[in-house]
Amino acid sequence: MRSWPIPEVPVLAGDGVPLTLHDTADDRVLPVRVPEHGGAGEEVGIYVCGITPYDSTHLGHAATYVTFDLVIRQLLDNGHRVHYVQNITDVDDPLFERAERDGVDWRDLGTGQIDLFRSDMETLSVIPPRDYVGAIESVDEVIGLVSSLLEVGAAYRLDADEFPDIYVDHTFTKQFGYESRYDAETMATLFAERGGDPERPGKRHPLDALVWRAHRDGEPAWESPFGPGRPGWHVECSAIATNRLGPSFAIQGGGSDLRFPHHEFSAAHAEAAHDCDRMAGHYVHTGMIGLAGVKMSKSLGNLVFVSHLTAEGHDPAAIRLGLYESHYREDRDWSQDVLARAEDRLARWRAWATAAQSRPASEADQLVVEVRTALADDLDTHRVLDLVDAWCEQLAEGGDQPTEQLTESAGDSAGDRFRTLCSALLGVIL
Ligand code: 5CA
Ligand code: ZN
Repeated sequence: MRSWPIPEVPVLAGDGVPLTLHDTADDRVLPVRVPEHGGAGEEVGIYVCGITPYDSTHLGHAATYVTFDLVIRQLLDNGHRVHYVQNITDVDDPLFERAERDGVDWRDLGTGQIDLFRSDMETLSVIPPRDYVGAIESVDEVIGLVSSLLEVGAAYRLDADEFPDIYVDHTFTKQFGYESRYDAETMATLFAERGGDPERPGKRHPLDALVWRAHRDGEPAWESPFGPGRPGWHVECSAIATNRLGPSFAIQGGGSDLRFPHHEFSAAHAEAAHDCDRMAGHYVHTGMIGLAGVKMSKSLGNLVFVSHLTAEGHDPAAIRLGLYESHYREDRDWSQDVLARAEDRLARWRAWATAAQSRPASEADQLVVEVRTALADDLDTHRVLDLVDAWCEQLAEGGDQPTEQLTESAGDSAGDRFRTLCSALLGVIL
């Protein structure tokens, strides 16, 4: 699938600070595990779960993708090459339901929504995935993975039912549950709430997850060695991720609503088929963006759209700064006030970038180190905003006389360095 254009990511002089991130499985902030041989130049694999394109993408989605964009920007600043993969769940029940309600073809619905998502991502200067892969285009990959799961004995076919769906026995991998760290009761509740089918007759365990859904009337189907049907959800992400990044890679990401069952099963399927202990080094989850305390969600319709904000004249850089006010792992509200504060801050930063044109680059050195350090500490964007605000104030106190140093290296001022910092590490264009 076509991705979207790559924004300009300037190189910031000096050394990056190695990135640490919170890992849900270990419930700790840990250094990102770079490949075996380590060091600069090695590729770091990152998979972020993509959208289900049945309704317009909203600011909640945008916040999640902006967070992983920050992760990628810090990895690039650390000198790594990044292999970024993202899926699109373009075959799923919500698409069929919405398409039927609106009298449109589910494929056309998906295509239109994917276009809107691309344009929102481009507007926000989000670095695109190298591989942007739809579920439809990866059906063969899912068939391959389901075949492996059947071969190793992790998957089984239901025979007590008119539909011979294929499920995976969740007890096959002994480590099942390590990713979310939920107890059995919480897993059972979330499984039922988030698309699972604990009551389905014929399953070995209520918690077993569907990997291949046999054809039903009115649903799309693909031929497979186990009969016509379509992929389950979790297995889609396992197949797309591991076929491009290998069975084990650095980061699996998404919103906190994917912690269970989606990421637990995606990992378990990959680990069962590839006989490995752990699919991702880090499982990183973003908090939910809400409006007036209620999670923004397509099903509730309490949405703010990036495209509406920009059509009203709001600057994408201000949207980013608004999202940076709170930590990415917190559930947090979006509001007019957040946006107004961000716009005010953006105006101040821009004014100071201009004022700092007459100051030597060295006057931004300490800021660069401190911002790098704050971002490397599990993306502490709130601290970054404080640091930059304080720097601007200090600059105001110091007057604006040009110095000798600036005359020596014309064109490389504290203002330039500040702009490069904001663009490279924060995706904020001043
Ligand atoms: N296609 C699946 C993942 S394979 C999916 O969850 N699609 S989605 O369109 O529902 O969500 C896309 C991403 O946005 C997910 O990572 C989800 O966790 C995140 N997300 C959804 N709502 C919010 C919200 N209100 N705030 C922050 N992130 C959100
Ligand atoms: Zn996913």
